[in-house]
Amino acid sequence: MMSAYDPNNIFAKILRGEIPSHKIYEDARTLAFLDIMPRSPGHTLVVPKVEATNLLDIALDDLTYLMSVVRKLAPEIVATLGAEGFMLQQFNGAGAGQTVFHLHMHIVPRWASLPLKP
Ligand code: DGP
Repeated sequence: MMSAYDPNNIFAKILRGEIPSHKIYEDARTLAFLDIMPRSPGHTLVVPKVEATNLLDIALDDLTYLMSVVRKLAPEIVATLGAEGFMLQQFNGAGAGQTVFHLHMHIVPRWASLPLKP
């Protein structure tokens, strides 16, 4: 689970601007962009700019900052889309379902009447 950081992972390429993304927020320490396989409308990924494979691989200060951005963006996304709430998801390790090995938080807007996509 604690494999070395691969600087060629897809989110590292997005952070370097080597592949495009639909950005919704950026600051000196984080980037947020839409997920290409959304589980609901507005499904957003928030990534730290520091190299970190997962939750166990990031300094607490950077994690705290990342979560502060998640907490700022989530209600803004909910309000913009008229969602009824939001779900956070975050996977650690291939066995847990992680497919991109740069730490990311999923913000998934939710509506009671709209089933989640897989
Ligand atoms: P996971 O590692 O299981 O948390 O899932 C990674 C997520 O990243 C998945 O929901 C799809 C998304 N994703 C994968 N490749 C790209 C990409 O090139 N661009 C964007 N915007 N999202 C991606």
